[in-house]
Amino acid sequence: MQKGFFIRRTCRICGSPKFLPVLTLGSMPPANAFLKKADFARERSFPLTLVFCPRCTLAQLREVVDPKILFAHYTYLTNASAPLVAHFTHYAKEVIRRYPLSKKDLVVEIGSNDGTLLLQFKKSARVVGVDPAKNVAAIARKKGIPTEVAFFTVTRARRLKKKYGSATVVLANNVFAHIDDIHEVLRGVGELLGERGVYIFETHWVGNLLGKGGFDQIYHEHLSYFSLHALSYLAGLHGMRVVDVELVHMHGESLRVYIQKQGTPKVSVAQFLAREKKLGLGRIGGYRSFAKKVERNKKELTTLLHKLKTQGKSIVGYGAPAKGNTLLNYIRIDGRVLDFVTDTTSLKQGLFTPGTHIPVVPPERLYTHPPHYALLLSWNYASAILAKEKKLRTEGVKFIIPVPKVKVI
Ligand code: JHZ
Repeated sequence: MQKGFFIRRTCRICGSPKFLPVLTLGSMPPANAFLKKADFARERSFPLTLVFCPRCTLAQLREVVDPKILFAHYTYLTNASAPLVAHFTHYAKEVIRRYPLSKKDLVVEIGSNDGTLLLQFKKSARVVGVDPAKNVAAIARKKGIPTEVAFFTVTRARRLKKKYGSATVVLANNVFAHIDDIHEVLRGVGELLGERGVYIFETHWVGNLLGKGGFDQIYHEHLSYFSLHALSYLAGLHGMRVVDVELVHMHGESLRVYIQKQGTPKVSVAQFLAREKKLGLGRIGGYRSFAKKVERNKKELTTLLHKLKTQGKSIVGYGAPAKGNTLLNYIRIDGRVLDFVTDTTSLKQGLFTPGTHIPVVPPERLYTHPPHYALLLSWNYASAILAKEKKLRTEGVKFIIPVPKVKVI
């Protein structure tokens, strides 16, 4: 790996050397690389290009940034977003309902972050997290969640099995799309899972990306943009199968996928595959129209922000999600447009947004310095945020939803 990234020449799932270009977003810093002023001059950027494999239908990034650069120190904390905590609480209940657990059972989470999800399993089973970010693993351990600071590999899976025994449930949320060698992950999961065990993960659904056009979900951490079609093919290569699937309303729309070594797929799987076929997710046409939607979105948002600034309106960013940094860098929105960006994550506050260098401040700043407009970068939580900020809105602050369609509320 040179200069912190390499270019993939073959498909991550099927190994085909043929890629079709979809979208080039230019050169961008990693989306979670919030930084101090002193580090502006040393900031690194990497190209960001989405391509499509016509053979197995996986949409993926051409560039693979060194995972140590992206994940060794992480600023994203699950428990900073109340709707996500609620989502994980329901999620754990649902898993326990389907797979009753006892203290003999082991639940392992890959990419366990601050331990928010595993905490929900702690009363029912033994739990272990695996996460490469030392700073975030330390937060999980403080909550009593044993967490190994590591990337998940076959060697790690063998070590975990030796230490704790086979796993009944392996979880991985918003992490499978982040790993270049997904074959290694599935081999590791295969080693760790008991014969009747289940691998359950959530990952953003490419059908949502194409249908709605929320292009800001594209950033270096997200190497793969999965359809169930591509995931089923991948599981099959490892002697496993998708036994169930649900579409969950998180990050737009995500797939919750259940994979097992044995077991009969529920009817939901065939139904979802048929839905994807109907949507044309396996054909390049949908990706080309998505690229056009992105251009339109960029034009609309640029025009609106330009108009508001010419009218002398003040605008701030609401939320500093990773995706917000794709948006800000691609549309070129910097400190001349946004006075500041608020965020509930303590680790982001006091730092500046990658590439655009806008200060990230605690949410209370909105109340002491109310703007005319708040650009809702965390649009995926729009309903919860709009309800929470009812008072601000009645006082006249307008919210701009930037993607997938520009709306002022
Ligand atoms: P949120 C993360 O992306 C990172 P991000 C990761 N790469 C991934 O794969 C995706 O999730 C799926 C703040 N906030 O969850 C907290 C407020 O300030 O949309 C967060 O910083 N006020 C693993 O970062 C951010 O917004 C609020 O009221 O795009 C939301 O980040 C709420 C609700 C959130 O994911």
